[in-house]
Amino acid sequence: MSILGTRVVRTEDPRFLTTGGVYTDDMRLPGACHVHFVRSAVAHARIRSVDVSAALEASGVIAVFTGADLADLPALPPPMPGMINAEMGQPLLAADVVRYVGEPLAVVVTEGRYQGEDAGDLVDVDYDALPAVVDMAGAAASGTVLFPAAGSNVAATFGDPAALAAGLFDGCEVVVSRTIVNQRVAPAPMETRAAAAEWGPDGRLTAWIPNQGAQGTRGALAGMLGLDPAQVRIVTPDVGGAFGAKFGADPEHAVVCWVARRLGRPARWAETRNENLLGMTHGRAQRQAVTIGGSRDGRVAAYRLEILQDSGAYPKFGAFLPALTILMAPGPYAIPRAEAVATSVVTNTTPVGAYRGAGRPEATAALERAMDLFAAEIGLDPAEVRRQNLLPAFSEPHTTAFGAVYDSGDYGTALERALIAAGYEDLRAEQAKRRADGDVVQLGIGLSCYVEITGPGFEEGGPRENATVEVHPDGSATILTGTSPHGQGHVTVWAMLASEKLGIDVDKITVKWGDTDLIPEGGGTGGSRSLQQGGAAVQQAADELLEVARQRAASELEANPADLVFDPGTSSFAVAGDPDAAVPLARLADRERLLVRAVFVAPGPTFPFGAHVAVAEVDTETGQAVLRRVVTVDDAGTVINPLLADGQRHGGIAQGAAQALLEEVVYDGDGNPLTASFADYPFITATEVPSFELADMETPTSYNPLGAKGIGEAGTIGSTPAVQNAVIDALAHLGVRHIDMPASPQRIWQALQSAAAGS
Ligand code: MCN
Repeated sequence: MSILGTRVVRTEDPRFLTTGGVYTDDMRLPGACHVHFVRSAVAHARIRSVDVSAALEASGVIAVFTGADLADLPALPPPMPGMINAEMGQPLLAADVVRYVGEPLAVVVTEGRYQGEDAGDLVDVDYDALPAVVDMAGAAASGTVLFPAAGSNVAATFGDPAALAAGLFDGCEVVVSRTIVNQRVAPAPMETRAAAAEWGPDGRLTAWIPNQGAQGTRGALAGMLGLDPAQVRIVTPDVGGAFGAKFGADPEHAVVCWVARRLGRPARWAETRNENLLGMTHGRAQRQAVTIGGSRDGRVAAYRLEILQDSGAYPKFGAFLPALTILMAPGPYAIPRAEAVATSVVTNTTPVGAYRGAGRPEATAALERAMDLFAAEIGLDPAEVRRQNLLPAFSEPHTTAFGAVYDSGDYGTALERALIAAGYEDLRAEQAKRRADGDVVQLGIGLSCYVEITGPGFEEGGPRENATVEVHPDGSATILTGTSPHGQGHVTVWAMLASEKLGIDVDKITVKWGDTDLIPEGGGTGGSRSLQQGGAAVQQAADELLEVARQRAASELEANPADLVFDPGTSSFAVAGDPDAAVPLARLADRERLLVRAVFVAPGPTFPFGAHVAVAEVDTETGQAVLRRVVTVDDAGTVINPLLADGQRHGGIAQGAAQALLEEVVYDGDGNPLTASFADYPFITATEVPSFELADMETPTSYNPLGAKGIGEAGTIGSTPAVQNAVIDALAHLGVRHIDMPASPQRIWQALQSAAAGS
C-alpha cells in the first residue's frame, strides 16, 4: 500500500515535545559577546549627534559603535533593481537621518546579555525632528520627502494610472466603488529575530540565523558585508515560525557579523518581543480603490483595482507586493474587462515585507469584498453572483488578462462543495428568522472564492529545486534538500516520498537542510513552493538513484539491468522470476557511495484554489463579532500528507481570521507605534476561533509528477474576506455595506450608528 496520501504523524515532533528545539539563541558560542541595538525613538529626524561616552563607562560594556563606524559598509539597496527607486537604500545603522521608530542607529556590545539593555539607555541621541509621513494616502504628494535624492516618496509604480480606460464601465447597469483598507499586520513569529556569528582563522564567517533559506541568507549577508558568498557559511538552527518575514537577512544580522569581525570574538543577538514588533518587517498595508460593474442579473462586466502600497521607511519586498496583487486581480472569475494599477510609497514606519500570502490575500480581499458590494447593490445572493461569474472548469492551462497562467482549476465545484458542507440554505433560513425576530445577535454568512499562485520562481528556465538522496550500507538513507522547513513538516514528507520509492522506513531516513557548506544551492521555503519543487526533487533523486542501483545490481547479479525488478517491500533488486537472485539497496552502497543529486525544474508556478464559508454572530448592541464556523475547500492538487496539509490550513485560516477580526499595527500621527507589545497587538489565540471544518477536493496539476500544488498560504488567502464578509453580512439588512478590517466592536458599532443615521 502506498504511504503517499496517508496521515503520517510528524516525525519532527517527539524531539520538540521532549528535549525541545535548538534555536539560534541556544548557540552559546564560547567567549561570545552580546550585541544590543539602540533604536530610534522618533519617526523622522536628522541625527545631530550620538554621545556614547556614558554608555562606554557602563558595566560590562566592551564597545559601542554608531553608523559612523560602519562607514565602510554601503547602504543596503532596495531589492528588484530597476523596479524600485534605487535612491531608497537603507544604511545598516542610521548615521544621518532616522526614518522610523525602531530603526537601529547604534550597537552596545557587552559581556552579559542584559548589560546591553542598561547601557543602551545611556546612549544620548540628539535628534533634529523632521515632519513624519505616516499615512500612505498623500505620501506621494507630501512636501516631506524621505529620500531627497529620490525626488518623491514614490518607491515603485505598476501600470499607468493615466492610461486607465475611461469607458471601462460603459454599458454597466450597476457600478459600485469603494475604498478598502487592507491593514498593516505583524508576522509575530514565536521566535523573534536572532543571530550568532563567528569568524574562522581563515577569514571565513559562520553565522547561525533563523531563516527561510540558508542560501538566500548567505547571499544577502555577503552582499551587505561586501564578501564573496564563498566566504560565508550559514547554518540554520530550528526556526520558531517565519511567515515570510525571515527570508534573506536584515541589517541587524549583518551588523552582528561585523561586530564579531571587528572585535575578533564571536557575537550574539536575540531581539525582544518589543524590538520584533518594531523592527521585523510588517505585512499587507494596502489601500485599495475597487470599482465593479455589471448587469442587474448578476453578470460582472468590468473590475478595476487601484492600489496604494505602504512600503514603510525603506522599500523591501513590500514595495513589490502590488505586482503579485495585480497578477491575481481577477481571481477565479471570468471578468470581461479588468484593470489594475499600483503605486508603492515610503512612509516613516517599519518597512513592509512578505507576510503569509504576500500580495495574493490582498487581491482576494479586494475582489471578494467587491463581489459582495455588487451583490448587495443588485440584491442578489452572494453565492449566486459568484456562481454566475466563476471561470468554468479547465484542465489545460488558462491565461488571464494579467498574464497569469492558471494550470488547472474547477472553481465552481469548490464553491458548491463548500456551500453544501456549510449547509448554506439552512444558514440563510436561520439568518432570515433572526432578522424577522429582530434578534440582538444577528447571523452573518461570508463567502470567498480564491485562486492563488504558489511556487513562483524567478529562475531562468522555470522554478527549480535540488535534492540529494543517499542510501547507506546500514539500510538507512539521508536526504539533503534546498528547502528550509520551519513548521511545515518537510522532514516527514520528504522521508515519505523517498520511502515510497526506496522501500526504506520513514524513521530510517534523515533529512538535512540549512547548512550552506553541505547544501550550497537552494531556494528555501516560501511562496508555498516546497512540496511542488523540493518534494518533486526528492522523488526525482530517488528515481534516479534506483537507476544507478539497478546498474550496480545487474553487475552484482550478473544479469541484464532490464531483467531486474525493484521490490520496495524488501528494498532490493531481484531478477524477474528468480526472487532468490536478489540484492538489497544497502549492499549496493557497501563499496561505493550510493548517492544521487537531482534538480527538478517546473514548467511554472501552480494555482491552488478554493472556497471558504464563514459564519459569524454579531451583537448589534455591543458590536462584538464572534466567529462561529469556518468551512473551507482548499484544493492543492494531490495531497501527499493530509495531516500536514490540514495543519497548514488550520494555521492559515486562523491567521486570516485574525486579520479580519483583530490584528492591526497602529501608529499615531507622529509615527509613534501604538502596538509594540502583545498587550496592544492582539494576535489571535485558540479561544477566538472555532474548530475549522475542512472539506476535501483534489484537482491534480500536471506541472510536477506529484500532482501537488502549494497549501501553506491558502488558508490565509481564503479566510480573511470570508470572515470580513460574514461580519458585514450579519448587518446588511440594517444598511451596513462595508466595515474595514479589523472588524473591532468599535468599528462595527460605528458602522451600525452610521447606517441608522442613513449615511
Ligand atoms: N503538502 C501536502 N500536499 C500538498 C501540499 C502540501 O502534503 N498538495 C504538505 C507539504 O508536504 C508540507 C506542507 O504541506 O509538509 C506545506 O507545503 P507547501 O504548501 O509546499 O508549503 P511550504 O512548505 O513551502 O511552506 C511555506 C508556507 C509559507 S509561504 C508560509 S508564509 C508559512 C507556511 O508555509 N509559514 C509558516 N506555513 C507555516 N507554518 C508554520 N508552522 N510556520 C510558518 O512560519
